[in-house]
This record gives sequence, structure tokens and C-alpha cells, in this order.
Amino acid sequence: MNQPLHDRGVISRYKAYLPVTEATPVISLNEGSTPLIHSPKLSERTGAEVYLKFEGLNPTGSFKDRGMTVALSKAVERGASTVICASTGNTSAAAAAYAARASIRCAVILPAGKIAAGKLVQAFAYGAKVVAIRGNFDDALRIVREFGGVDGVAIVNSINPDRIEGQKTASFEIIEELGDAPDIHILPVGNAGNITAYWKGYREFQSAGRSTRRPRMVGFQAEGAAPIYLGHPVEPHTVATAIRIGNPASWEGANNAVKESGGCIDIVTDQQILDAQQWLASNEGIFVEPASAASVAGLLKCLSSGRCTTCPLPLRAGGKIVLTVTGHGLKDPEAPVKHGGFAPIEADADLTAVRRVLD
Ligand code: AN7
Repeated sequence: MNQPLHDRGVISRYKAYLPVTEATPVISLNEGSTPLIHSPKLSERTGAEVYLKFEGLNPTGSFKDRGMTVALSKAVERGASTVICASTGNTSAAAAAYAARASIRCAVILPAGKIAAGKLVQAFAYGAKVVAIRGNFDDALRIVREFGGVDGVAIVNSINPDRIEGQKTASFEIIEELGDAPDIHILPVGNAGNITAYWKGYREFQSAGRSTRRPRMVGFQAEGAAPIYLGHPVEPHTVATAIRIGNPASWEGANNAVKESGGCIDIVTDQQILDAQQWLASNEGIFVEPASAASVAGLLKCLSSGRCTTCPLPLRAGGKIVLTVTGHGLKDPEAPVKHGGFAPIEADADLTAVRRVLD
């Protein structure tokens, strides 16, 4: 690592692949460089080498920081005094943090009552102005798009191409760690910016001679919020509030990624999502938010009977699968507590009483 200590984020590490110049002020929180964690139990179940890219270990707890460092740096370079975004929670947390870092204002438009507690607290703590609309994410994004022409205001949703540019750096890191691209890349899909970004990253590193191949891109939507899978917009419902999106902005990007890579878009139920979340935490020690568990739920579904005819599983021995787990479990404690019925066993304050409940 030869970057100076005060700047080890994705812009300083990948500037040759990003739309930045010497004139771009770098707004960074040292995002990226997240661990690619081997999963012994998923590897055993698949017969392949399975790795989890744990994006919950970014500065604000999700993959959004990769895109936001580029979006905020470019917004400041262009003279913006305010950034605005619609969000299911993680984009707003990241936008608010990077805006604070850049000393500019941030406004976030959220679906009222549908934002996980940790994410909402983040937006306030980082100093954003928070507006909760009586509508869903798609309504919020429609309103934000209407801000497009306002002077000094930059939209930092993934309809802003700078976001996609930053997010593609996750593919670069995976190729660097594995020495090449994996066979299959699995990730959750909401607004579809991330699957679009990963695919762009994989293609660019291959063109640059940094990898010899590209993975099949496999995206999982929640059953109640599966517009791409169904082929039409929907009124979204899912416990995985991060991907509660009915009309994704990067729909075409997702379709291209899947078509060009020979992958697919599939669905998982809320029950499968919450089971996978708990399975991953209690079997591999990795606690992710419900939306993130959709990728694990998807892999487990593909391994079970009745998988689709295009499914590339099982892989040849030694094949590699990477799953992105997009956000930290601490963002949204409510869903797993409810699902797992988690409650401590109460006991009197003496050894006998405590031993009795432990036996
Ligand atoms: C944890 O924060 O859309 O398919 O407004 O927070 O690129 O949208 C969040 C999306 C997956 C889906 N996992 O990624 C928002 C927002 C987590 C997320 C997704 C999101 P995209």
C-alpha cells in the first residue's frame, strides 16, 4: 500500500479508471478495500470456492460509499452547494456522510416509515435535511429527478453516472484478490445500479488486461419487489426495505449485464432472505442486513432442487463464486429480532441461577 495515510479510498487507488483529474477535489473516507471472506460452509455446499465481499465494512456500512466518494468529489468540482437523493436508506446515509465531509448541504427524500432505524439515524447524525414522503422509493426518485435543473444542486442517485463509476471498483478489488474474475458473481438487486456497476468493472479490467475472463452476473430481487424478474413495474413489498423498489432506474443496465454475461435475474422470498441472514450470521459469523442476505438466499435456492435450466451450478471443481453482501446487519436490527424471536433468558443475579439456564 503506497498511498499516503490520509487518502486510501477508491479514487486514489483507481484514478486511472475513474472520471477524475488533478483538478478534482477528493472527498474520501477511505472507503473500499473491504474483505473478500472465504466461506467454508458455502464452499462445502456448492463444491466451489465461495467468497463473500463484505461491503458492510465500508465507512457508512454499505457499498454506497464507493459511488458516493466519486459523486461528491465531482459535485464539488462542478461547484455544487447541495446534494440531493432519494433513498431506501443506505444511499442517504452515504450521501449525508460525504456531504458532511465536503462541507456542503445534503437533502434526502425517503419513503416514510420504510427506512431501517440505523440508516435513518445516520442521515440525521451526518447533518442531512430529511424529508419523509407518503409514497415509496420510486415516488421519491421521481421527485428528485425533477430537481435536475436546479442551480447548485447535484443529484447523487445512481442515475448520476459518477456513482456507477465509483461502485465498479468493487470488481477491481475482487479481481486483484483472486488473481482473475470469478466464474459467477451474485448480488442483490434493487434500483439495479450495483449490478450495472460491477459488470462495467469486470469488463473494464478485462479490456485493460487485468483479468482473462468475466463472471456470469446473477441478481436476486425480493419476490414482492421483482420488477426486472417479472418484466414490469410493481408496487413493492418486502421486509428487505433496502431493495423495496418497484421501477428500477438501471433496469436496462441489469438486463445488459445478465444478457452479455450469460447470467440471470431471479427471486427469493422474504422467508428465504431472513433465513439466509440468520444462517450466515450463525454459521459464518457475518451479520448482514436483509437485502444483502438475498444473494446468499439466492445461492442456497440455486442449490436446492427445482433450479432453472440456465443455472450454471454446479461448477467445475475449483470454480469460484463471489457473493456481494451489500450492507451491515447493524443497520436494521428490527427485522432479524422479529424473525428470530430473539430475547435473552432472564435469571437471578447468582451463579446457580445462571448455570441453571445455561444447562
Ligand atoms: C444493502 O439506498 O437503493 O440494485 O436508496 O441498500 O444498486 O439499488 C439501496 C440499495 C442492495 C440494491 N443492498 O442495490 C438506496 C438503495 C443494499 C442496498 C441494494 C441496496 P441497487
